[in-house]
Amino acid sequence: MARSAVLNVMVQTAIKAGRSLARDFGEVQNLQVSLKGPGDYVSQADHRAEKIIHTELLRARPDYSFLMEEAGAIEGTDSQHRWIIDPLDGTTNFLHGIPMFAVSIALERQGQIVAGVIYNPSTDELYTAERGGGAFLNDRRLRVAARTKLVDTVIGTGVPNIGRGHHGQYLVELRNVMAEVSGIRRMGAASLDLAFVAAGRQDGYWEDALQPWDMAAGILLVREAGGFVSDKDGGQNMFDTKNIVVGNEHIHGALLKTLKKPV
Ligand code: 2AM
Ligand code: CA
Repeated sequence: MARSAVLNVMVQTAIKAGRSLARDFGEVQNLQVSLKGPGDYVSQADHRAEKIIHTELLRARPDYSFLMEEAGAIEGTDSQHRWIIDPLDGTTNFLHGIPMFAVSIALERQGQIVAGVIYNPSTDELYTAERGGGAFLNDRRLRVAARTKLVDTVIGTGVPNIGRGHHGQYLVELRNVMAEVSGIRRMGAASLDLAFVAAGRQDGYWEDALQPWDMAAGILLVREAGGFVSDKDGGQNMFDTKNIVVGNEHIHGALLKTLKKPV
């Protein structure tokens, strides 16, 4: 697998930020038992990782624009290229000492995602994809699972929480899906949910109330692994609608239908 120069930069950057997160995660685990808790520390870890990513990518491509979870949008002189970055996806997991979090970096060219990297430092799993070049887990080529019937599938999702998402609507969706599948999983890190679909570990996934940086790299991974990606209306406006549904052609279609079944 030959990686392009820009993908190499993204990989090196994600690993560097991931190492920083992994060091901080050790301390977070210690802080669980302290009265103050690890809250402030986690926010510092998040910012440290984002700083590393910003510095590295700015050095490699000084003109590109940025969209980052913490710093927001930074316009470069090159508005055709934009990095979309989540320095710490799965923040709640990280905060609670659950080793399921990742760095997610995507590159958009003229509004199209052309490269994506997701790195989970706890498992040392590196997911990469380039448009037209396939999706990989470390050096292994990825393919979405081939199951065609919902009854055989494990489906990932994200459950809304206090202050986030549409709780009533979600309960309808969950009721519809759980009645038809062999298992539901809730991982707490959208980037890894999408990577798991690309890797064929879960057959599909849906979630609402997501931000572009939660999804950008994962969208490309799923597509390059042969999967289908859309919002709940079947359109390609995931960044605007903030929701996403993925799976192979059959499971994606079945999920879209099942999610919308009337009560
Ligand atoms: P985060 O960990 O970077 O916040 C969990 O269901 C998924 O939703 C995670 O990928 C999480 O990303 C994302 N998410 C987006 N907005 C969120 C919010 N306000 N609160 C919790 N999770 C959020
Ligand atoms: Ca996120």
